[in-house]
Amino acid sequence: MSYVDEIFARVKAQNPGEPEFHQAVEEVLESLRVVIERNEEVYRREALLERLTTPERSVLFRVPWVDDKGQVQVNNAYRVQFNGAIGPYKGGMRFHPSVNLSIMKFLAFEQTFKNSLTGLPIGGGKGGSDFNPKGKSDREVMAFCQSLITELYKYIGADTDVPAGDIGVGAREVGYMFGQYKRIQGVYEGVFTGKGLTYGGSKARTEATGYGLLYLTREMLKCNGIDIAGKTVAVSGAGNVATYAIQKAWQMGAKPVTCSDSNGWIYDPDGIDVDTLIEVKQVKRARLTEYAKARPNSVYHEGKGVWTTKCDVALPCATQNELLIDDAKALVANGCIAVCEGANMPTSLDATKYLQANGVLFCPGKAANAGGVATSALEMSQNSERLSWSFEEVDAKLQGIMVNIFHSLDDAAKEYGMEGNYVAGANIAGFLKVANAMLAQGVV
Ligand code: NDP
Ligand code: 2IT
Repeated sequence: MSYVDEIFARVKAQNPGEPEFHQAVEEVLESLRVVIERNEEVYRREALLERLTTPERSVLFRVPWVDDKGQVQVNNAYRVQFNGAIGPYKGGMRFHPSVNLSIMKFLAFEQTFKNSLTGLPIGGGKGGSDFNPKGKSDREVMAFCQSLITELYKYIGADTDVPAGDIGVGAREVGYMFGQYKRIQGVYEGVFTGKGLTYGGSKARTEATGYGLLYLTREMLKCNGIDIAGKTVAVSGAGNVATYAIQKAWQMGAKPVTCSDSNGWIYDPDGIDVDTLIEVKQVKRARLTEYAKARPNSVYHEGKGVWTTKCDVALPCATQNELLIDDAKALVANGCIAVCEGANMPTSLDATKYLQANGVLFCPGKAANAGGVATSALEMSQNSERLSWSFEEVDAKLQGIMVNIFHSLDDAAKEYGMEGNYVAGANIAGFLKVANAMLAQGVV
């Protein structure tokens, strides 16, 4: 059995009942096959793949807190510190009822390669809880965040592990977690990113993932002789990533026509109105049915269906496994030319293969959505030097990083004889840096 097949079998046997983690590992190992085979003896002797697919540390703990009625609630929380070869662990915190160890491990594993691709010194980690912020009062969210940090503070720090936002975690939650960390430790340090602008947050971090997604998409299209201006774009999600992807798509002269949340989706023939979207989802924390009320030309559909929309470019920006094989078939049938993942692993493996086989340009999330964590690393730099940079300065750096990421995927794919396969390119380019750092640091 080849080393890659052996490791995949081992991962499945040692991590039973963790389908998302298996999926992420399979995608990466599959495209690393050619790289591993070139250097198999060394990698085997050093047990490099065993180490690469096993978290350095996983912390699991309970979070007890008191709700507004005086009832004690208990949630499960996690922080998976997957790989610290190239820098302190870095990655978001997700608050969503679906959160479990499999999802945390897949996200932390992906984060390792994504962070490597940014070219910045950050290792891979991820955390979160099955706490559902929906329908909770600010006081309840604060009580939960404070209790979570009362345990997690032992494992994080500006030079050890720096969490940030993800699904269900935005500026409000980061603020509460940062405040409690500072209170317990008595240290004012850049232990979180995505902080408010008055207490160490970086300008453009809020917009960075969505903007970065469009900077990379534009570059990928350009290198394939296509202009993004005038293109129709289908976006899923209505949160942080989707909102700023939609805003930047407009700024590039494209037309974003859809968005979605966990209940349903919107088609707006006039293009999605960013101000209305922000008012509905960020200010009122309401459902997309409110968007349809404010924009009478738009149509609200209950349930799933964004990918049935005729579009040139599809940007899945909600969650994992939201673009499945039938969605891929619908996109191809409707003439879609490019799919770039704003979310982490939104496309299933068979859907990815179908899109690639049908000539759709496909950029995986670990490259396409890396602008968020890259800007988080810029926030860490600003915190370390106790300065803050202008929006324009951060945004210019973000653009440079996204263009570089695209070219590193493109070059890696070409070097290994898989031109145009950006999935393979991302995995190879992300892997080589981490693998070389691990080998250089010995058996740790
Ligand atoms: P938000 O919580 O801001 O928004 C998530 C959006 O996706 C919401 O509209 C939500 O619907 C919808 N959604 C979430 N889960 C589901 C589900 N199970 N089924 C259907 N819809 C769902 O999160 P973000 O925008 O920050 O994150 C979106 C994706 O991007 C995630 O995959 C995340 O890991 C990834 N990402 C985020 C980065 C960041 O900087 N924030 C950086 C890189 C990647 P509803 O409104 O109903 O909750
Ligand atoms: O998936 C991700 O890259 C994020 N949620 C952002 C992580 C970060 O540390 O900014």
